[in-house]
Amino acid sequence: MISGTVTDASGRILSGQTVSAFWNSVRHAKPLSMGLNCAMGAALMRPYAEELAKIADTYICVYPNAGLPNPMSETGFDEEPHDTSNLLTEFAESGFINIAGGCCGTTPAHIKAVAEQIKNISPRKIPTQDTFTRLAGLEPLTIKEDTLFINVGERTNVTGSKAFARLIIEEKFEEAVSVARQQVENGAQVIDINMDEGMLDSLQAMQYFLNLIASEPDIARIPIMLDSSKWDVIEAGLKCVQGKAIVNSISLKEGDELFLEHARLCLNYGAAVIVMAFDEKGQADTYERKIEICKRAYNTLINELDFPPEDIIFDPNIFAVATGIEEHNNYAVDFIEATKWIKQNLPHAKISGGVSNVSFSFRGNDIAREAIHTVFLHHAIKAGLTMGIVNAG
Ligand code: THG
Repeated sequence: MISGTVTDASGRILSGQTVSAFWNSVRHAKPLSMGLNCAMGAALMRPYAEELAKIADTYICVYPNAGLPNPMSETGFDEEPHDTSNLLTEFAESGFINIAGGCCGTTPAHIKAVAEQIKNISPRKIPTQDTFTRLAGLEPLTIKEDTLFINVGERTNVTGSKAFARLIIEEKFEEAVSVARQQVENGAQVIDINMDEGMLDSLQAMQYFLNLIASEPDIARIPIMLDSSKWDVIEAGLKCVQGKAIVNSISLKEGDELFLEHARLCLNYGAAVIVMAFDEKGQADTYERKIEICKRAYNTLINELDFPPEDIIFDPNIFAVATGIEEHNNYAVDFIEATKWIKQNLPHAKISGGVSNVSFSFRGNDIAREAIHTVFLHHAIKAGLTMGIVNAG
């Protein structure tokens, strides 16, 4: 049983999450019940109980205080047993709750009044939910079928930005945090964080940076994408993030066993995953290889782990075009075609890619790169690309 406490009229739990973000972050634990307790009493809890009751596909348990704490009253709380039971009866009649009780200030007489008054009311029916991808920072991010393209900020990546790498290596953390903030201000709805740099203790840097941004509400409101080629860095990151994050990435590179082990941990931590089109033979570069690997990964995750398909995000590899090597010229088209195939053939799976990769041959020529990204995104989004790691600005 999981219960949260909305401590003031902000509608958030103490660690800053809205109740929807909180539910998205703990749902993977498949709790017997989700709910609210303590806090400001039932009357002020009502909108949050209603919000949870709509979205949580499990039982709802509410056990409020006997009203707002009142230090001037003899018992510390103002509600009499019939006050609390009237309020909870209204919750029950509104279909908000399956389980009721009392927290601070309630007495055996309160519980007795509640039990007697609600015993004949039918319990709430658990609502069925659409299969949407439901991520969270301090606030929820829901990806539906008709949700517009999602920008994942790429600049908080030591391998993708010389400026960010310099700030982290020189331990100028305040400025490094401002890079994350700029990504959000520029429209990033998720930020990708990568600390894979030879001169860094990347595990420690990941932990330190995540803990810093966790206390910046304007950044922490969006979900985090944990980007590392080292599993221990990703797992350390998963232990820091409050919300429902995206792991970037897992793959079949070293076979089924390690792939499933990592996927199982993602399930336990409650994270969505980026699955790279990569297997024992290498990275998929053609359309056929991309769809072959994505199909195998999808079936493996669903059949072996019952992995929620809406939490699988495929990355069919965006490689650089116009490198001078003939075989590279169709890379962008192959990505777009694979995107279309995944969208049509792997139900509820999402698609992502590192967009700036495509224009690597034009490094230093930002005008050309931006033009290429624009055309690429125009076609890729039409084909079904859900999100992209981009320079949000
Ligand atoms: N798929 C997944 N994750 C990824 C990638 C991917 N993570 C990393 C990368 N690819 C996506 N991120 C970037 C970030 C920056 C750039 C490219 C991809 C980039 N940077 C400029 C450059 O190198 O020229 C910046 C130069 C600078 O400012 O220092 O192009 O494909 N799942």
